Amino acid sequence: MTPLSNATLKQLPPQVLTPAYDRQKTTPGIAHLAVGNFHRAHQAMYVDRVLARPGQQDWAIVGIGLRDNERETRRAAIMAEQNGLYTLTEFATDGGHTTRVLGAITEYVQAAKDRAGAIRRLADPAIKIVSLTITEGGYYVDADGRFMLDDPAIAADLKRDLPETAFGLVTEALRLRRDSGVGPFTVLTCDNLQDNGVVARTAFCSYAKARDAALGEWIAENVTFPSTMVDRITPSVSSADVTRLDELSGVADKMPLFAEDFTQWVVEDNFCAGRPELESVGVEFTNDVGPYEQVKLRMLNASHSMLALPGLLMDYQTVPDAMGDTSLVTLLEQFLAQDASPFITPPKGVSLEGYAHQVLHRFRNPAVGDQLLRIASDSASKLPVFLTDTVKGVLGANKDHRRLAFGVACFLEYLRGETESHKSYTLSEPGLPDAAKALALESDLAAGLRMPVFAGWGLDAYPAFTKDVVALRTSMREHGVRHTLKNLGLS
Ligand code: CS2
Repeated sequence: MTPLSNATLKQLPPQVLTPAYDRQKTTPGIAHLAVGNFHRAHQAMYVDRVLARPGQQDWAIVGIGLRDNERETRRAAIMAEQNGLYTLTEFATDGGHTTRVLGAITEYVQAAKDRAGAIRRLADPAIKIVSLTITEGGYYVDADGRFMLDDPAIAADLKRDLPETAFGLVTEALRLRRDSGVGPFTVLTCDNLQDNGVVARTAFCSYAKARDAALGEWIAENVTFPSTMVDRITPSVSSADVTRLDELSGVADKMPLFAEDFTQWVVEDNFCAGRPELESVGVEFTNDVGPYEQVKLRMLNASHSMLALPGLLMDYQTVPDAMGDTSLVTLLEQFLAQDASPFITPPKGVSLEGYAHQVLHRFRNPAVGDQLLRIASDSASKLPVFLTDTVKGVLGANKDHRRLAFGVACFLEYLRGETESHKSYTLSEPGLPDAAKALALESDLAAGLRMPVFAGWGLDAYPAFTKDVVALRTSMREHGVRHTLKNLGLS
């Protein structure tokens, strides 16, 4: 097997596609904060395509890792060893696949090792866009849309000379740019949040104003925060996956990736310092991303959660495994058609029925095998984003709320950390403080609904919903999740 680096690009197996441009002739115009698998399979894939277009060589990416842990250090070491190159294998639901080497990330900086260096890198006049994937919970914006200035992580960062959060690094870089007359860059969020540009603006501007009021004002006036809708299912990669992917491609890549063949990126066209011609490589630009976000978050992401939470409790491991269970499929079909769709205003030309069908088709992709535990992780941050409007719509219209009560009951039971056959799994709920989690574990089975997760749902006005959640949790404990789902009588 051939190792991967600039030097070996021409020796790779012929079926592996390689960058169609000279990487040496590119320079970074984008800095991306938090370089996870999703970024590498989505935005960096689009940028890889655009770098091959005439006149687009100034839009390569400098990756900025934010975390300070072993995984991050390993990532930085592999990035250096492979010159930022990695393979992405895309799988179609019918089994076909393509492997390509992506070359858009030409530089990598581990911010935790050199914060001043990272800030200087962002202040480089060549950087016109700072994009980010810091997760749904990473914006510290509460149910009322306010930035949580007194959250301990933010309060501590505000006091540091050299900050370490995304907000702090960006604020300090913008200070250097203002002071030297370089001007602003665009802050481009690529996280799954409704109105993610507005959320990003609130978070970054609130942080900056708290640090330095005048600088905060300057940022609010000069920096743009376009909204985006991002979509591509990108599972996490186990060591068994690394072996499987490398055997398939013939490339000894230490950090290969895989994803479905579907990909979509819809972006609000509001870039204060210019942007690459991404429309030439399939990115859709629009003045109103809202309807696209609504469809994606409330249908695809919400269905993912509605499948992963019960699926995990029912001892399934992956999305296609869970999709083999007809009662779960019925749950999703009805959730999409009867709960989510009636309250969505889709963009012109988008059929919600067609979209729902496509979502289920994507979930059936056997090669993608996305882990239910990955999708369930951080549900405390995800459920408010994916379900709030649907729950409000269904309850407000006095419609059948069984499926939603079931999903919520599964979330609360999932927090106990074991499946219906008593196998334990490791919870990853960074957005859930211990006190909130304790509510889900109380013997009063309604207490969990008082968690901040549900703060925006107005559940107090709907005692019948609470009563059903309690009854479903009781049934899950007495008879199991599978049995409780069957007894919902959905078909
Ligand atoms: C998933 C997403 O973890 C989740 O919440 O629903 O990661 C999903 O795979 C992506 O948003 C797809 O674009």
